[in-house]
Amino acid sequence: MAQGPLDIPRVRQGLASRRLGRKIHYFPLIDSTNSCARRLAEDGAADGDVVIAESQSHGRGRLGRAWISPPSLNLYLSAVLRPALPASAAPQLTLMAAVALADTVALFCDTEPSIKWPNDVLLEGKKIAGVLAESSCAAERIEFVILGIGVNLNYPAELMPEAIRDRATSLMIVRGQPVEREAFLRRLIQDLDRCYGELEEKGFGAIAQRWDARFNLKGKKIRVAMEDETLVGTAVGIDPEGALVVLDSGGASRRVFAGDVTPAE
Ligand code: BT5
Repeated sequence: MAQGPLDIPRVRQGLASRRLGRKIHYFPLIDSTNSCARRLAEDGAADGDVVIAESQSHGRGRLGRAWISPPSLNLYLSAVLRPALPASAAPQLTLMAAVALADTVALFCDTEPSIKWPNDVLLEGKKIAGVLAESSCAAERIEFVILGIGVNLNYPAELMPEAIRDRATSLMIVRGQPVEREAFLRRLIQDLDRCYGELEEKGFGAIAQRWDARFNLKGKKIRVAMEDETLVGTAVGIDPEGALVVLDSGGASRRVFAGDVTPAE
C-alpha cells in the first residue's frame, strides 16, 4: 500500500508530552536513527530529542542483526534520553520502552500484545516491534541512552522478506486495515514520555509489574542462548534490576542480563 510521507507538523498538533518529541528530527532516508541520535547526543542533544526516518539503509537490531526498514510503511525512531538514573538501571529503559510500546499497540487493535524478554513486542505470537537501547555511561552514571524503536504498522506480509515472514506481523495485518501513522506516532511518544517519567520518579516497580503481566513465557520452559552458554530452565520473571530470572534444571535461580529466549518445548 503506497503511503505519503509522515506529516510531522500533524504529529506535533496536540502532542501532550513533557520531554519526548519537543524536538523532532525527520529524515526521508538515513543509515540508522540510532546512529543519528548518538551523533546528536554526542553534540549535546537534549533529553527527549527524537529522530525519525521514513526508511533506514542500515537499521540495526541487537548483536549486529539487521532491522528491515522499508520506506513509508512503518515507524523507525530513536530518542535521546538523559535519565537521572545510575548506570545499573540502563536495562530498565529497554523494558520501560517495551511496556510503553505494548500500551500504544494495544490502543490500536483488539488483540492484547505480549512481550518477549527483553525487547520484542508480539501480536498473535509474531513480532510487531523491537527495541534497541544503546547507552553511554561515565563513572557509574548514564550519560545518555539512545532508545531505538522499530514498529511495523502498514507492512503487508507479501512485502516482508521470506526470512521474517513467518515470524513477523504488522498492525495492518492484525487489524485488517491500515493505521494512520501520525496518530500512532503521537500516541507512542506520549506513552514513552509517561512511562519514562514514571520510571525516573517512582522507580522500576510499577513498570516491572506491567511488563510481567505481558510476559509471554512466564512459567514456561525456555532456552536462553547467551554469549558463552545456553541455559534451559523455567522463566520466573524479571528482578528489580530488569534481569530475567530463570530456574535452572537443578532448581537454582539464575539471573540473565543478555541473551535470546525461545520456548524450550
Ligand atoms: C530488535 O533487535 O528487535 C531491535 C530492533 C530495533 C530497530 C529500531 S528501528 C529504529 C532504531 N534504529 C535502528 O537502527 N534500530 C532501531 P533483535 O532482537 O536483535 O531482532 C532482530 C531480528 O528481528 C532480526 O534478526 C529479524 O529476525 C527480525 N526482524 C528484522 N526486521 C524486522 C521487522 N521489520 N519486523 C519484524 N522482525 C524483524
